[in-house]
Amino acid sequence: MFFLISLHFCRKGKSRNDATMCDLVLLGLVAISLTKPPVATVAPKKEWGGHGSSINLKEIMIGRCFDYLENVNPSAGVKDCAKIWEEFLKVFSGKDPCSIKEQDYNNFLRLVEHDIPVNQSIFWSQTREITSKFSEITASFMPLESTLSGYLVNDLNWCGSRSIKGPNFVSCPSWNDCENNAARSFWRSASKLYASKAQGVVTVMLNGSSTANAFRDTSIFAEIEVGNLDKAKVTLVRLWIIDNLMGPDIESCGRGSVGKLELILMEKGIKYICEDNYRPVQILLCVNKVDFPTCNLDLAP
Ligand code: NFD
Repeated sequence: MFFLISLHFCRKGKSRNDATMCDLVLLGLVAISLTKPPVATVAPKKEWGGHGSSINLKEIMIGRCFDYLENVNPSAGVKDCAKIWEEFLKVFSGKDPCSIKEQDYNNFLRLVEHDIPVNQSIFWSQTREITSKFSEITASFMPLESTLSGYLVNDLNWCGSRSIKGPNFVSCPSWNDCENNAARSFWRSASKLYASKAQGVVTVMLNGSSTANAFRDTSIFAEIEVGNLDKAKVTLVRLWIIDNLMGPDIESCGRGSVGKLELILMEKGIKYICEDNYRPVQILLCVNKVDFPTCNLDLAP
């Protein structure tokens, strides 16, 4: 269009100088149109089955970092949020998203590391929501998701691609697409460090209604966390086996996969106690289900 309008005005030009000027402008336009590659209109290819990296990943993580250090847990100390983001990005930017190893996060984890208060480590498996709510409401626990490493990325998605720098916002391998995906390797690596730092009384919340074993062999809790508990630092493990309010009651202390966990702790020389349906957790589950039989709060004087 612009080209045609220019041509029209050139034709109207009277003097010789005008005409030469126009010729040069037109020549320039033609040259630009020939050298500039066409703008891509096709969306980037979806290589993987999972969602792409979270939109605004960088801004969210840097924002969370400042919030954590300023408001959530100032005792984590002074840290450089911009550097933390750079180290995180380095792990996966420009790389095959199925070749991210646990060790790749070492530098990042070193930058975000801080103390975990004694008696506040809490592990979970298939009880993510209730553990998170219970920790928040009691303010007595610091699960991995409340340490800086977990807080920065909890509920986010991320990966890279060999063909681009930065996060791949189009698609990422899902959890089971490949073993060494960015998210899975992160959680394995962060869980290992988190478990190795546990001190004093350690709490574990497992799902007593799970049909896939409360203590599942391939879970991160079973594969990574239990093995990395340091017997010299852990004085007691409290196991809480919590059934869904409507049941079924599949797993209990001393039996099935929970019994297997108890044996592992015994062999490691770590003391433990086990309680089925620890009442304070059950009461929290009951908050919006007061009519359930299990929720009979027995308020009679
Ligand atoms: P889980 P866990 N497919 O409930 N942690 O013992 C997909 F899509 O079985 C924290 O393995 O317990 N996602 C987080 C999966 C993540 C699949 C991992 C699967 N087949 C580990 N399996 C976190 N905050 O997100 C597992 N996942 C994902 C540490 C899914 O996001 C904690 O310190 C699910 O919610 C905790 O003590 C999550 O992994 C222990 O490891 C947990 O699966 C929990 O790992």
